[in-house]
Amino acid sequence: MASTQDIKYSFGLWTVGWSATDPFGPSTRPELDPAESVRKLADLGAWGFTFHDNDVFPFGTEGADRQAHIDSVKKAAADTGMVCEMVTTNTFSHPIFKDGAFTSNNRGIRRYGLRKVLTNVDLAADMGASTFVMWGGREGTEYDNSKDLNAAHARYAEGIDTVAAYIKDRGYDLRIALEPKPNEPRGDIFLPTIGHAIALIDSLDNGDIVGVNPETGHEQMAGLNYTHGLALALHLGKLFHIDLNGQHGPRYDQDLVFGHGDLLSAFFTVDMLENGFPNGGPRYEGPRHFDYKPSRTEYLDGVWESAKANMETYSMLAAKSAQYRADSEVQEAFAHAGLFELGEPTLGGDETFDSFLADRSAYEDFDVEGAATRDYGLVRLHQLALKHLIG
Ligand code: 3MF
Ligand code: MG
Ligand code: MG
Ligand code: MG
Repeated sequence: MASTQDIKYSFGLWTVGWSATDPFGPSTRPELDPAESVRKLADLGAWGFTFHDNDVFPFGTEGADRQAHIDSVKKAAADTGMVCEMVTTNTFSHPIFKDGAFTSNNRGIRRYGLRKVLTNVDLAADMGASTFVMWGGREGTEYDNSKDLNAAHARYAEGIDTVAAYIKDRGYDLRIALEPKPNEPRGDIFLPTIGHAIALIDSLDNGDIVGVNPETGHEQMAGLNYTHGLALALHLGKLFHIDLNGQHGPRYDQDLVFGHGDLLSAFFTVDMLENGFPNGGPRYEGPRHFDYKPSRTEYLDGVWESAKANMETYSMLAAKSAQYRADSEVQEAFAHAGLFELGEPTLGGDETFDSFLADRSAYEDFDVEGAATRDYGLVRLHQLALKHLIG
């Protein structure tokens, strides 16, 4: 179990940098200098940072001007020791991408979008990032007849596969992480959930370096369980990165501070990430990355307070979950509930169909009525978690 001081926290520069423009009103805060944000996050105890190309330089900036913006962030990173662990591309803000980048009906826009992404892959490698996130925010529709939906998925796969092939061709030490989201800003976004994304990844030629970057709120907007989604991605070796934040169920993308939405769910997310599965198994080794928004009510003090709150909440939950796992009553309740029994394969290693079918204890002589009256003690177990969390 890692001590909470060792936890590698990282932030998107667009999180603290959001000046709080929303569909109903203009900014309530000034723009921040991204290099200053890197320094400020370092002061608060963060380990790393991430950014979209256009968080650092405006859309269309080229040459020396672009490099000057990049160098200013690089200098802040060098001065503070902050690690640039992930880079991502903005293929959603400029009006050219209003009908998508990789899935736009317009082939010229698709080629332009792909070039923008490849240029940004070069930048990610230059920054020393290990993950390249792709969130296709405008890849989708409002109207189901606005695209050939089969062709759209084919073009999406083609685009992702091309980026993965490019990474290999250039020998970059980068992996792609697709970020699912069900809706907003499009009425329906393609690859709406972790499961959809992994299914498409499975069809790619270069899918070995493509995984997922699930966001707490995005899964919860779809009414799904974030911790379960992370577990499936871990099980399949596809959990390459995470976006932690807070959300209250299916509604607009709230991007609250981590733990400020569904706190119990956040507890179990942290418990799984920090303490692993009860029977062992794959672990997530990447940074604890926050993708949240300081609420529009806050001014600059509130921006930094909210950044701190993400790390503080995660650390508190990590400490609580360590105590929860170390509690012998919890371990006994795990055993009583059968959690360790679930770690045993259902079939024996040397079992054949014939020996299984001949095993009368598995069926003919199995005490069905007795098994049906088993009490799993799951409510008591959950109450123990609650006692550790708020007791
Ligand atoms: C939108 C998001 C995005 C992605 C980012 C890639 C603007 O809901 O979550 O943030 O996280 O584009 O990391
Ligand atoms: Mg989001
Ligand atoms: Mg969100
Ligand atoms: Mg995100």
